[in-house]
Amino acid sequence: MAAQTEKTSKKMKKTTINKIVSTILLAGVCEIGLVGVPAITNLTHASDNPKVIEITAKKFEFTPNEITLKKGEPVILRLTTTDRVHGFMSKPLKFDTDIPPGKTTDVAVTPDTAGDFTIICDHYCGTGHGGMNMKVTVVE
Ligand SMILES: [Cu+2]
Repeated sequence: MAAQTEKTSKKMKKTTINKIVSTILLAGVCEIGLVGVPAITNLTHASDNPKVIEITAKKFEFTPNEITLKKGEPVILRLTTTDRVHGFMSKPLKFDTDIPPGKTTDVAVTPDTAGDFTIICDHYCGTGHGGMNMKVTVVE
């Protein structure tokens, strides 16, 4: 009888552990599910959310200093500066903005012509200012 009780007790312990394990597993699955939801939402609305390209300005360069865009495809150029105010201008791409320090500046662009374009810093920032630019290639 004692042995039987011990057996039952062991079985119960095992069942409890199994329950805990499956709860942990379930929690894990739920977490993955939750993390997965925004990604799926993003995929569904990919066409509504323009691609974001982060560009950093500092004396006297933009990083990256070369990007490729697709004609007719809207993008957001997300601009920051690590030192001082810089300019960010392209006449053919139709934008002209400043990049003030301490904040993020978004420029929405939808190129309507294929070709090579240059974005320049048009806010005097020091001795190397004249050479501060980056290349944009717009492909069909
Ligand atoms: Cu400059």
